[in-house]
Amino acid sequence: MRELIPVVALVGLCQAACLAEAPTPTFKKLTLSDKFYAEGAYYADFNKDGKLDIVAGPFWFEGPDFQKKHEIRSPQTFDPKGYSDNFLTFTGDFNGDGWPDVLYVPFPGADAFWYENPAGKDVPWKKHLALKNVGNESPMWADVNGDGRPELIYNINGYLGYATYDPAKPEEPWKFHPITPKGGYGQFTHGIGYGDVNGDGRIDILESNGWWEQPAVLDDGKPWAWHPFRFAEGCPPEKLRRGDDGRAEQERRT
Ligand SMILES: [Ca+2]
Ligand SMILES: [Ca+2]
Ligand SMILES: [Ca+2]
Ligand SMILES: [Ca+2]
Repeated sequence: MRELIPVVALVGLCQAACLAEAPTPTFKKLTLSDKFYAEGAYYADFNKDGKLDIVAGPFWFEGPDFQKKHEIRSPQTFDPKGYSDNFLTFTGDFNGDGWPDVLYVPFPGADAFWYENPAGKDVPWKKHLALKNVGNESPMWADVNGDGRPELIYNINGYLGYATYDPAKPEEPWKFHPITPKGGYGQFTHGIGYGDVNGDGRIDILESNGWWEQPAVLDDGKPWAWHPFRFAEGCPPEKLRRGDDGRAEQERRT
């Protein structure tokens, strides 16, 4: 115990010093394109050179300066006063070959496809069906089941849930796992949140008026426990982040 006190004090001093010297972040604006291809963008190291790259619409842009672009799928521009066919974009290694691939989340209710990284070759990427009829305006991307791979959180056929992919079966569509009874979830439902609300280490899923508690053992098709809570007045929570105390805190899109 006599040795513990100085160590704790040292940690406290370090935390205070680090906070005092934390630099103010600065930002530089880079314009990738002056055309409207997509609402969604994301990142990964697509050429495995150790530098993160950006995917935005049909192209990926090489980091760290993002000046050189490569085509993933045929470019199609849209009217900026309307919508594109690509609301969100996410990345992951969906076929397990070590090269990050791209999931295009479509206009709400349409089919979602993933594109296979051609392992460093500068050729169009192979298109695969991921999921049919992806409902919700803002599907989310998180490791819901804790297996180390992300899942897409969205709704379909009146159920809210998440979809998993199997890298060993890349030609097969992804699998949807409902977490709710059948409800009023539709093509344009707004707002999904996720985070560990009760601090048990398992991701829970939120709506504006309550949250679904992930059980200790996942029983596919069995609804999670529902906890009513009015998180917001007319503006659903987008997601949670882990606070300093390890518990989830609410973040909102403004
Ligand atoms: Ca790179
Ligand atoms: Ca891959
Ligand atoms: Ca997972
Ligand atoms: Ca939890």
